Amino acid sequence: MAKTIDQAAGVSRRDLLGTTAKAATLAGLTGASGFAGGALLAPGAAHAAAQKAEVGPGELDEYYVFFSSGQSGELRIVGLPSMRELMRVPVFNRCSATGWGDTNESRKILTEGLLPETREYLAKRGGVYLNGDLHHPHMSFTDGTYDGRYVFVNDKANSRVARVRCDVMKCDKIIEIPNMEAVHGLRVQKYPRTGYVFANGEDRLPLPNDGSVLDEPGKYHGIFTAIDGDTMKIAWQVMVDGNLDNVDADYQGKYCFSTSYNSEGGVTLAEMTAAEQDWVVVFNIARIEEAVKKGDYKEYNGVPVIDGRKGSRYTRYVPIPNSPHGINTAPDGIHVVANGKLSPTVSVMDVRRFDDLFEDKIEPRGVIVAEPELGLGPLHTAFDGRGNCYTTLFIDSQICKWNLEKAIQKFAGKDVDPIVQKLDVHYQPGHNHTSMGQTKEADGKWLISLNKFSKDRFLNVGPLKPECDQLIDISGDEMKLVHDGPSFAEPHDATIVHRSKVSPVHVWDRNDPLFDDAKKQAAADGVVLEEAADVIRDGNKVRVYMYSVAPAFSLEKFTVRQGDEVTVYVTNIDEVEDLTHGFTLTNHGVAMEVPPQATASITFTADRPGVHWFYCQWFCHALHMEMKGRMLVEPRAA
Ligand code: K7E
Ligand code: CUA
Repeated sequence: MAKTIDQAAGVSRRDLLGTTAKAATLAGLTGASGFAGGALLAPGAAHAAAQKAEVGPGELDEYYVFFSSGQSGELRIVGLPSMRELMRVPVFNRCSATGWGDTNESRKILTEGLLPETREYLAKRGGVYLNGDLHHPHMSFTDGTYDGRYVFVNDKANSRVARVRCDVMKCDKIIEIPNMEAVHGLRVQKYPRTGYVFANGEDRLPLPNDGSVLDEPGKYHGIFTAIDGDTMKIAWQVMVDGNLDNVDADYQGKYCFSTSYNSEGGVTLAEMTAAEQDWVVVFNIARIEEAVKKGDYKEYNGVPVIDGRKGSRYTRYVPIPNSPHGINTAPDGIHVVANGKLSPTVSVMDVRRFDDLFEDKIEPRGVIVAEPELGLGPLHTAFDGRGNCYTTLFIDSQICKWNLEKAIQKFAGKDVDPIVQKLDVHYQPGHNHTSMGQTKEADGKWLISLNKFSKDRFLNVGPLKPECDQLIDISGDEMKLVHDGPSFAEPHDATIVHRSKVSPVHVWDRNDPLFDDAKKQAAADGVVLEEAADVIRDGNKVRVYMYSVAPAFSLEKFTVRQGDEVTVYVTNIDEVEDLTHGFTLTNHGVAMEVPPQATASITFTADRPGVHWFYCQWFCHALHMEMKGRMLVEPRAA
C-alpha cells in the first residue's frame, strides 16, 4: 500500500535511504537528543515522505486508530495514515455537543456501575463524575485478532473501566472497580476471545479501606482485576505485592502478566525507587479460576479476592531491572517484552516457559531469554510481524528498532548487535503502536509515536502546548518519519485496527436497547415516540415528547409551570444518513445530540418563568436556523 503511494509521488524509497536514514541512525548512535532531529531530514526527503501518507480528498483511510485522550477522558477515532481526527467518543468527560453526562441515557450509563458509597459522595457533586483519565483503549479479540465488537478503556482518575460499542461508537457500560484505586494498565484476553478484560490497580491500599488502617503502608496491597467483557461484571481479583503498572496477555489464553514497580512497598519517591529490581507478576488463569470455584478467596465488596502475594500458587514474580513500565506480547505468540523505564534495558520473556515456572522446575529469571540494552527510558514496545521490535526511549527522545532474534542470540553469548536503527522523535515518546501490531496479524506498515512534548514543532499557542503524535513508515528496512500531528491532552495509548475489522452502522436501529427506558415511559404515558407531540403532566413532573424531522420539531411550543421537573424526549425520525438534530434549551444548560432514528432525553427543573426558546444545534437543513420552538413557563402563584 505504502509502496503504491511512493511511486505515485515519483520518488522511490530507495532514493531516500542514503540521506535520511543514515543520518538518523548516526544521530541515534551519538545520542543526539530530539532537537537536532528535524534538521536531519533532507528537504527533498521530507517533501516526498509527506506525500506518501497523504490520503486525498474523498479517499478513505486504511486504518482506524482508537486514541486515548488521557485526562480529557474521551476516546478519539483517528484515520491512519492521514491522521485526521474522525470522531470523539465521550466516556468519562462531560460533552457539550452530545449532552454526554447530562442526558438521561448517558447518566444511567455513568451511574449504574458505581459503588453505593461513590453514589453517596457524588450526590453532593451533581450525581456524576465529570472527569476521567483514559489511558488504554483496547479492542476485543477473537482468536488472536480484533473482532470489531468493543473497545475497552480504563479510568485512572476515578477507578473505572468502560466499554465502547463499535457498531455505534458509543459507550454503553461503565463500572467502578472496588477494592483498589487508580485503574492503570488495561488489556484484554486475546485467546480464545475477550473474554476477560484485565485491569491493574496501580496504587496500594488497605483492604478493606475503611479507615481502620491509615499510615501503615506495610498493610497496603496491590489489586489485579479480571472483568467479564460480555457482562461487564467483575470475575475475580488477585491481591499482589507492589504497584501494578501495565498488563498484557498471551495468545494461548493461559497467562496474563503485569509490570510492577515499588516492590519496596514505599510511599515516597525515594522509597519507591530504592531497589535495583522490581518484577513482572505472572497470573495463572486456570489456577485462579479453580480457586474461585473451590472458594479459596475472601470476598470484599461482593468480589472474590484471591491471595496472589509472593509465594502463592496463583502467581509468579519474575525479577526485572528497576521499575519496568510497558509490557507487550509479540505477534509471534511467544515473546513478551517488559520495558525498563529506569533501566536502559528491556527484558524478554518466553511464555512457553511459564508452565515450568509454575511447576517450580525453573527459577523465575529462567523465563528471560533476552535483555538488550537499548537506551534511556524504554517505556513501550511495538512489533512489525517481521521479527523487529520498536521501543520508545522517553529520555533519549527516540524510537529504537531492534531485532528480537539477534537479542536472543546476544543474551546466549553471541557477539551480535540487535539494534537496527534509532530514529529521533519529537519529543519524549510514551506509547508507540504499529498497524495491527498488538495482534497476531501485525502487518508492519505504520508506526505511530505518541510524544509527550511538542515544544517547537507547531505554532506557539501559549504555555500549554499540544502533544505531538508522529507517523512513521516502517514498511521498508528503515523507519521514516512522515507526519507530525498535534493532539490535545493526552493520548497515552492507541490501537490501530484495519478497517476491514470494524463495520459501524449508519443510522440507529429503533430497537436499540439504549432507547428502552424512553419507550417504556412513553408506553406508560400512552405515547408513541415516533409520532409524539405530547405533554404529559404527572403531579409536578412533566414529560414532553416530540419528534424531529428536518427542519422542524413536532412541538412548536409547550407550557409548564415554574418549579416543574421537566423531561424532554426527542426522537429523530429522519432516516437519512448523517442527518443529526439536536435539542438545546437556552439558559438552562440543556443540550443533547439526536442522531437519525435515535431517541434522547434530558431532565431539568423549569425554574425560570417566561419564554425560553429551544433550538436544534446540529446544522441539518437550509432552514436549520428556523428549527426551534418555545417553552412557556407560567410563574409560580404568589
Ligand atoms: Cu505508558 Cu498510562 Cu500506558 Cu502513559 S502509560 S505513556
Ligand atoms: Cu435540525 Cu438543525
